[in-house]
Amino acid sequence: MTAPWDDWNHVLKLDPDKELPDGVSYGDLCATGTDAIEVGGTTGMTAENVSEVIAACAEHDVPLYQEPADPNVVITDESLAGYLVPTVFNAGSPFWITGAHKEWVRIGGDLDWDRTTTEAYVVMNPEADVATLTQADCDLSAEDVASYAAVAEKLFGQEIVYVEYSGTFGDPEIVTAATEALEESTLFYGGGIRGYDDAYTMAESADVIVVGNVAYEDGVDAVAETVAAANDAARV
Ligand code: 1GP
Repeated sequence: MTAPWDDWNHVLKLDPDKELPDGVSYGDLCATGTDAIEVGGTTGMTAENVSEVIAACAEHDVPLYQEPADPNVVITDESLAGYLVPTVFNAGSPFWITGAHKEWVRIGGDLDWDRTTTEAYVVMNPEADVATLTQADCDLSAEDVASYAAVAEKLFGQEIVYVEYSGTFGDPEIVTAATEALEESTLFYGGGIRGYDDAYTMAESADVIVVGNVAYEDGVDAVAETVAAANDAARV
């Protein structure tokens, strides 16, 4: 059975805790050609700000997923294609591996399992909020990251492995090692992609590139360039 992300090259991540710059709308961002939008962030999530972003994107024709980092802020909305739930494989605190998920089930009860998939994160930028929050051990070699990827796929059945450098551009050799360690699962890369060249480099190493900050700091055209690069790299 194929999963939607098997066919993706590019994902745009929208952080409800951030304001879009002047002149940029959610509609414009949805029209960049990105394959999917993930709505989520590490800090500052509220039911209100997450719902607002989901509502603004739901009018547009792009698959929309919530990435709930906090079990208290999971939105039930028919316009969502599903939930992509992080589990941080190199977290120092087990709360971010299975504990938050247990809380979600306890609070939420009857969850929409058919539309819920985990993403096996390996967090690589020690300066990022997600690394601090999860107490991640980011001091990892390419071999370490590739091994986490293999464990995620082969032992834990993860369909998505996410090498996360949020806020900084990562090491393409490490990303390539992770991708090569996978047989069927999809390798997401996110972090520091700001334009065509960055995007192309990482799209050659990963199956799917994820961009976030570029939308808030550089605007719609820059996001569209990253989409073009992801699609160009996939064609080669
Ligand atoms: C964040 O991986 C994404 O979760 C994208 O990172 O914001 O650095 O593009 P950037």
